[in-house]
Amino acid sequence: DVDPAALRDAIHGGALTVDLQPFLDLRTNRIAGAEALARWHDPGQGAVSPSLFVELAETSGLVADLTRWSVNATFKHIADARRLGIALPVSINLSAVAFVERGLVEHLSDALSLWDVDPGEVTIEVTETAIIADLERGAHILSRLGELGVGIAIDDFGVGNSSFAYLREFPATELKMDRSFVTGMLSSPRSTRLVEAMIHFAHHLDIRVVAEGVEDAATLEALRALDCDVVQGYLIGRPVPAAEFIASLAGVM
Ligand code: G
Ligand code: G
Ligand code: NA
Ligand code: MN
Repeated sequence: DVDPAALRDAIHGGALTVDLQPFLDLRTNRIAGAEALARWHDPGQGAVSPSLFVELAETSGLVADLTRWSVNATFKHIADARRLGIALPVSINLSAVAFVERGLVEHLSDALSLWDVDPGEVTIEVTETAIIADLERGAHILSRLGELGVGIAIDDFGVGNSSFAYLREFPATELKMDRSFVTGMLSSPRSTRLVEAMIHFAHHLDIRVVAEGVEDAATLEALRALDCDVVQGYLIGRPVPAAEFIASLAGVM
């Protein structure tokens, strides 16, 4: 069983790692960066699911610790990549609780300086649910993140309690179309048109679109034809340990 004490030890004792999963830019046909995904390998339990330990962190006061760990570990990988001459834009996930955590923006700002990371190479992924949970605070944090110069992606777009209204106020730079729209988008004309409409809608607001969960070439080509900007999914690459990811980039770039 995993408990808060075990999670605290994992965070501070080096049992967490970062996997990176590539983004393919459909305009350049090149890998344009990666999403950082935290992993916990417990000696007794094996791999602990991220949704499980993120929730555990949220309910046991360890969210700030987890966020700090994720940001620092990811920035360290960016610094490693830079030493190999590789620019590595990354997206980092923040849970709903992490998003409104006091000190988040300051910590992010400090970590950017510490690791000498260009804010333009960092995107924060946050779900609609997280923003809506506390609309006023959500808007405030988003605007401060915008001032910091990091990108803001709305993760799992389209499956939460979406409201078009908040897109008027919030400076999102990227919309991640939820996997559920992408998987099976070719199964009916209506599914395809829904994806097309979401892409047009985002582009009208100068927001770029990332399609999640692309698993086959036909879907990728359909997304390209519909003017989608970026794709992510098992077809492009599964999440792999960061060092392995960077080594593979060193081979192709
Ligand atoms: O590949 P996968 O099973 O890792 O991801 C499961 C979920 O865990 C995703 O929804 C992802 O957003 C979330 N997740 C992965 N790493 C982190 C992290 O460092 N912090 C937070 N808050 N969520 C994460
Ligand atoms: O909630 P978020 O979108 O951050 O979740 C990322 C999760 O999606 C991770 O668990 C990752 O492993 C998973 N994932 C990434 N690409 C694919 C894919 O092509 N198919 C499926 N089924 N899952 C994917
Ligand atoms: Na994500
Ligand atoms: Mn998502």
